[in-house]
Amino acid sequence: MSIFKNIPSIQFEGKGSDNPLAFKQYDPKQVVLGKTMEEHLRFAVAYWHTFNAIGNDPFGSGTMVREWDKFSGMDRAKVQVEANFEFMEKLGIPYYCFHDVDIAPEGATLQESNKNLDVIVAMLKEQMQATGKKLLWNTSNMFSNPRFVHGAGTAVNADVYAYAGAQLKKALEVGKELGAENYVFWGGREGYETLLNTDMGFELDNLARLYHMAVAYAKEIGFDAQFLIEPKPKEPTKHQYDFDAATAISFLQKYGLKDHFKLNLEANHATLAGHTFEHEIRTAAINGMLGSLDANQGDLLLGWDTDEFPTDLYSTTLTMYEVLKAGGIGRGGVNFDAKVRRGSFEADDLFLAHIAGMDSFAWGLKAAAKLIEEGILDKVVENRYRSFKEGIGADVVAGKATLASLEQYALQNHPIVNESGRQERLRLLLSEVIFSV
Ligand code: XUL
Ligand code: CO
Repeated sequence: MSIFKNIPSIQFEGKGSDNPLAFKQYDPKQVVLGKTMEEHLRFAVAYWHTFNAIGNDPFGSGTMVREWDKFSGMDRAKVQVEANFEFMEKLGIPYYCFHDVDIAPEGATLQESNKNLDVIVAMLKEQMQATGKKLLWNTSNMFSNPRFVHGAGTAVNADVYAYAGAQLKKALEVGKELGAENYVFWGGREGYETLLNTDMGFELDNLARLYHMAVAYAKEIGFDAQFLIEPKPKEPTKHQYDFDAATAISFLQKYGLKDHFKLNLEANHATLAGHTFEHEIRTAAINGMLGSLDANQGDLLLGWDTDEFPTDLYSTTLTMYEVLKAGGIGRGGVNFDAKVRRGSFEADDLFLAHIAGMDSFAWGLKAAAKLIEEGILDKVVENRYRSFKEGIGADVVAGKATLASLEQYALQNHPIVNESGRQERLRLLLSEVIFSV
């Protein structure tokens, strides 16, 4: 059964092409800095936005026109499995990601939910074997169901905490069954609305306890996925505990979890935290914590998580620059945690949006590779810190300096001469590189 009947398989046609259903930049087999684009980028489809989002907002109901709308319950879930693999195949996307509730409807009881999951997981496994498509990561949705109103791993009610543990256990088993390369923990409602009724320290201790249980259970069943925390500063709660990369790293360090986790960083979460995406990636990278990316972008005029497809070339270039400088994305990938706008309700918009994201990332990869090959920013940075290569600066780096030796130097060294950072020149250079590739 074909679900996207009118959509051909998407090919690379290059810059001259005016075919909207073709890649102009993303040429999967093109080698960039020793690896193919496909190997660098490891694109993934987000099941929830692509197959479950209906285009509703607080002011209106769904707008999306989808083949699977003719079905409901498990029948609908089965058609969505077919849709997922046809979609990945046609776009040449190797990976996908899902929450448990995205792939199979929740039942009235935990037993029923698990039974539904088993049926769909078996179908997914069969399709994966037939197509060679892989699971970049799975996760458990412990935030949508009303039982999680006050959190899951930070719940105030031990019965809810226990349910979350059971749901997580099943999700780890699903990940193992499907050979997931990563497992993501996004703290959906792990945060608070007001400190007036919240024991923050206790909630964080409990969250760490749940993560320790997850590490132990994964080990027990031989699930060797890389565990990832996905930081976000707010939404749905006013204050999310995994606020940003730095906060998540300090949490993992405090609770002895740092060796078991890395980070899944998301562009729109970074901007909500008041950071650029490249800041978050750099923060993770310098701490050895870069795991995977949720690729999207926000809207500067809107203060919430709009999850738009990434098309800002400055951002994709600087993102890929950070990734390349960090030595690549490893077992992670570039997951399009992005949804088409409410007005983009036709089925081909799903393809056009992914093409836009993939071409924008391929473009960014090429520009980043040029920045690196020509050492454009490396030269600037190296030159800026050159005073630490010799004399008193070299003493500081070697750990030989003391406050007394710094004083002795400073007393006889005047005047101090500083140099410009040349930021505006660098912004223009960046533009020149982006539009030259
Ligand atoms: C929410 C978000 C999630 C996670 C997975 O903002 O990004 O979809 O990626 O739970
Ligand atoms: Co995300």
